[in-house]
Amino acid sequence: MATERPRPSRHDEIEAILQSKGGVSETRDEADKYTVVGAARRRTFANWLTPIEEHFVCHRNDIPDVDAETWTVSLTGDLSGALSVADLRDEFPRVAVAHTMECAGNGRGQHRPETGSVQWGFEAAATAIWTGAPVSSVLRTSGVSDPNDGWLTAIGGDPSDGEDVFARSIPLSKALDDCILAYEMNGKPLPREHGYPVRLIVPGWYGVNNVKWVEELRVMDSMVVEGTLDRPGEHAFWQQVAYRIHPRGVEPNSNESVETVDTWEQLEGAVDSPYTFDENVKSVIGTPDGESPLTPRDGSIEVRGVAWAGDDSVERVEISTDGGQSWAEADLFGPEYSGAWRLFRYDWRAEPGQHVLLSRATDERGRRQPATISEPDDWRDALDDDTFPWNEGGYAANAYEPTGVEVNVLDSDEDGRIEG
Ligand SMILES: Nc1nc2c(c(=O)[nH]1)N[C@H]1C(S)=C(S)[C@@H](COP(=O)(O)O)O[C@H]1N2
Ligand SMILES: [Mo]
Repeated sequence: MATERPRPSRHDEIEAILQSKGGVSETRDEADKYTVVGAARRRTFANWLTPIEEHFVCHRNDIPDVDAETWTVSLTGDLSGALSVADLRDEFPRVAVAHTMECAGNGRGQHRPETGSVQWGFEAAATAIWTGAPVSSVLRTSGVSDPNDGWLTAIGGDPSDGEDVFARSIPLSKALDDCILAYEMNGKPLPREHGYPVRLIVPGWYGVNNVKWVEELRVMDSMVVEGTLDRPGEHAFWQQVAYRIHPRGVEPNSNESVETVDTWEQLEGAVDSPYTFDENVKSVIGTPDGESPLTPRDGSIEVRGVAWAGDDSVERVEISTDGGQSWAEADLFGPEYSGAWRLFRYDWRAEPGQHVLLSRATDERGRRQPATISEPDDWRDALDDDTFPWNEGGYAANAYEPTGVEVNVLDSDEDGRIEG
């Protein structure tokens, strides 16, 4: 098992990140399980591109000390050889992908009762442009170019204080489609805390799949299960135990493969204890941010934010300005890349007074964000009641009510900030 012992190095690391990134703040993690900082302001979600300094950070172990000159990515299983960072840059096409990274624990802090671990609200989501080599080009050099129901396992070089290895598996179908081995973020060298010198980017999939500090890539017939790696330690904790969605007291069974990697389909019943793979449909209002009173300009206020849906595209975003009693459709605008969020905006004819603003998104398959998180024992029945199933790990939550924002609108002759 991974240990839960508090570590002073955790706090030094968080301090160093806060020093270098002005747009994030620390997040509550009483068990001291993770190094975690999240977007400091709701305004981060009023923009399509997240600056590095506002991009959340989340990882379990200390950041490894890296010498990029000597770092190698070993290619194992059905692959062979090893690549240096220079090889990745020089021998493969240089591409960029947009990726909305969301920690699978984003929204955990909205579960009642609390589930423990990191108490994220909505601040663990961000969109960056990642530059690197296509996984498909790398795998081709070992003759792997067909998914054949295989799996790619990426292993992080972060030192563990327990016995566990940070290994995560994704299906080859996704790996060969749009994943990259990234060495730059938003056009800059990859920062240490984001995976320097090389990380896997899995567009539209929960953060945990995007392994940082990659030191081994392995192709096998199955996802990682206990005993499948050529190294000591616990191999499958991060794939088969942690980051599984299940009710209280359940020990998830280990699988070699699953029928669908769509997280929502798994939740609907396709897989016993769903894996956190592609991100569930979700939205966040970035502005107004509720931090100061507003005065409408020409009678209206622009409500702006972002909405995403993992491998699926966002079909629709609705806005409520009366706490969910009535809804109006927002306009989607701006860049449209698969695996990255869309901007939305809505011109609100605002009346003076207090209002609760909510946004709710629907994906291209008609799946809409539920209103709230359910009671602990509802499990899959929750979905029939427009609620998201409370689960022991607090994963994949996408309810819209807890993410809403309360705003105070002033008469235009009162003093207040001009917005609009
Ligand atoms: N090697 C390694 N990779 C990791 C992790 C980790 O602990 N070790 N944490 C994962 C989790 S849980 C998340 S949410 C993302 C966060 O990526 P970021 O810090 O760049 O935002 O990294 C993922 N990759
Ligand atoms: Mo995460």
